[in-house]
Amino acid sequence: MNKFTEQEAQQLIAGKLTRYFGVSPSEASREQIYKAVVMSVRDIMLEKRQAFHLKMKKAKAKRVYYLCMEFLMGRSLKNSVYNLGIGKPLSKALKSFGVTLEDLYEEEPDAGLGNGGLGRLAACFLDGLATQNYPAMGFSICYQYGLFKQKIVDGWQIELPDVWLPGGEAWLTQRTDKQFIVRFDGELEEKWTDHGMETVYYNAREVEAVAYDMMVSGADSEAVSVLRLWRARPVQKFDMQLFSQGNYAEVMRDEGEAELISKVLYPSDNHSEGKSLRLKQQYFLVSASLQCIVSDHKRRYGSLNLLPEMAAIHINDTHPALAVPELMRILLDENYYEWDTAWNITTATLAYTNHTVLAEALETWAEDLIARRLPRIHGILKEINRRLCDDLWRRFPGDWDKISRMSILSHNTVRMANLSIVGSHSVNGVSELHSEIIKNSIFRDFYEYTPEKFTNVTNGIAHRRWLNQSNPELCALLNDCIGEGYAKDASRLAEFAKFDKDESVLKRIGEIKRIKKEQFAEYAKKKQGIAIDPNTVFDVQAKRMHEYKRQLLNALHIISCYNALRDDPNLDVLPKTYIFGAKAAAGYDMAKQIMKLICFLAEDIRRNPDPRIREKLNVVYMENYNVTMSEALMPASEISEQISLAGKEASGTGNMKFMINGALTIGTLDGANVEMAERVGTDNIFIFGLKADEVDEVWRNGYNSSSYYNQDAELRRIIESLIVGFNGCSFAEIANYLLRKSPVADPYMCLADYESYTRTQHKMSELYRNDPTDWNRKSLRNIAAAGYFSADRSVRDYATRIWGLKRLDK
Ligand code: 26Q
Repeated sequence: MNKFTEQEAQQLIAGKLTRYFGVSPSEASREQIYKAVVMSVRDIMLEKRQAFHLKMKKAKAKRVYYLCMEFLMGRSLKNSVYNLGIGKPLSKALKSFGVTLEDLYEEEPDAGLGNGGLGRLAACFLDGLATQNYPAMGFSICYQYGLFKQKIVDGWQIELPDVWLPGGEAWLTQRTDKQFIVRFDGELEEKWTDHGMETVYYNAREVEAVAYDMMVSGADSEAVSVLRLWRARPVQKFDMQLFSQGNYAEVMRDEGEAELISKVLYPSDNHSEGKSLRLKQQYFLVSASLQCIVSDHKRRYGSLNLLPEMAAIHINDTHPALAVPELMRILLDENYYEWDTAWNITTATLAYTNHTVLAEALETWAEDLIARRLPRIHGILKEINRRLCDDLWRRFPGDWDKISRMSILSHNTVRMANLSIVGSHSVNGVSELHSEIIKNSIFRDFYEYTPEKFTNVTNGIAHRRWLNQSNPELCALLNDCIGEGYAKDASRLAEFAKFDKDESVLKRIGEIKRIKKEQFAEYAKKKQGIAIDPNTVFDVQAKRMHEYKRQLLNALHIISCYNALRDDPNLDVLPKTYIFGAKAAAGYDMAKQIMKLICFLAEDIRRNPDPRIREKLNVVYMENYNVTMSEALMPASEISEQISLAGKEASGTGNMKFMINGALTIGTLDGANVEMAERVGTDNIFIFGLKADEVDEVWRNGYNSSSYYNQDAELRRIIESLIVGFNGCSFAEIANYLLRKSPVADPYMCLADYESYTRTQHKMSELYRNDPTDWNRKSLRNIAAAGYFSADRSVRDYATRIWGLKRLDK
């Protein structure tokens, strides 16, 4: 049963209500109906998955296993209903129960098992893979608490625990048949056995990994991707000896320690901290997943000789890089392969994607920590490193500096990127620019060593989620103009470009944007009690709060607009609402300061006694930005802020979500913005600022903020305003930060790009006021050019260039 009729849906749901809650549909609460519906949808997916699984087995199809510490899934019900094509019968069935499908969607908590871009990309890939019938599984951790809930009190971020499981559990199927033991600590001994010299590992602390599966159905396809989430629990054998000796506390402590591993997601984004618990999480994910993959493979094929032919295992950023030594451990210790054979199997199976060039995000671990927590893995790492250095010595004799830079172990640190590159057959960046940068800078030595490993796959988004499901109004127009084919083949959005002279289509684009703005204004009112005027232009920056993303640059421009209006409240300017949505890592002070500035600036404007100012300038900081909010926000946005310092944003994916909903981008030539500009044409995107190579040059010659300050009266006035402050609070510290000199100068050079940014902002305002039809035309061209940035295309690129994966329908 892949689908159901209205009557079947009714029966199915009523059955669940009786069996699980002992209520009839008329007695059931909304929450109970929600759960009954989820169970019914899950049943359909389980059956669909089973059928696909059978097909996979028969075809002996190669599979991809995507290892990632984060999967930012958001809500599942709407997506599943859309992808399974069961919206109509389900809506009708629910009518008789007195609820709407929309009501039920609101019952679902976001599965926020990720920080931002990297985690959301993983979630988008599961959708793209299933829709195109690729055999795929994701592996991650079943965090009891996902990314914190954000409250903002007096401009300051407060982090609250994200309790998602009571409502989110309904999507998880516990797999009691999939349990593995993961070992930490303990000691090693070398012993002679029947297999020769063997390493015996004893006195280890054991933790059990239990699988919980979440399914992602493809859209109008046969496949279902499975996301397997591991939960940690103490091994069932209770230490009776300790217990009977009265050491209750010790017994209980061991139990708690095991569960701690899957307790909470680390909330830092693009920043690595060497915490022991994080290391345990990473190894826990890697070990459980590889044991699972290997045991499945052996059940099917007997030995591991064919692993690279049948399995592609992806290391998503360096977080699961311990997959390299762990796969080696399984091959050597548990399957008695010789080192060279084991190494060939490992490197042919693994592939690695880099997601950032920021130095603080490049993962390293203290070697003694790894030696203590993972003694066997440490032994294998030393051997990998020894052989690597031997080979490097042969290739680059005498070049000690190079060899030392490329080694995996050095000065009590383990370099996870070096490990990932050496242990994989493929290394890629996530946009063309980023892939070039890694070859020329951070991984240059490795590019010279093994150039054939390096490639690019530009990121993409689940366009069905951000276009079809979030913006049905725009889809109605698209369907009228080009039919519905773009849902499964996003490249067909290009056909929309033909309508760029059709006045009635351009007009409808404007009307649809207006409707989405009204809907978002209502959402903001309901969520946060904030008034937003849909007659103003919505200029949006929604992404993690980070210095390199330069929310501060945006704030500087707003301050300048505010100053102009304070000077002359009658100024004839385009009325705008600047909307921000961003969480900051809990310990990231500068990010929190910038957040506070924006909130205080917003409040200052709101409290300005002059309504002429308030009507023309509004700043809104949306609390707790998450996937669900972004689904409401993207379609309502007119201006998309993608203003990172060129060279720092690996790709960006929010940029693509705005674009496909017809927002016009103001952005630097960074990450995927470069490819967006190439595709949409430079007339239809607003590019400003230094280019990546210019950034390097300015920085090399010594970035001097005061030269910009001295030349620009407007900038001086902004800095002055920061010092005077907003809403009774001075932001002199930020003023200082912007003006600091080398060697502590602002690494993201806000002032260097300010003039160009503000000029471009004005250019956009002029266009919006003087030629709204042309604005809509540019909007149309953005929608038409966004097809390339679908996750469907992205995973196809991975499948052909990296994984050697075939669609099961071909
Ligand atoms: C590492 C070690 C310890 C604790 C945390 C971390 C950690 C966690 C998350 C390090 C980095 C991240 C996330 C990085 C990330 O989201 N990168 C983004 O990836 C997107 C998808 O490729 C890109 O579009 C963005 O440009 C990139 O910033």
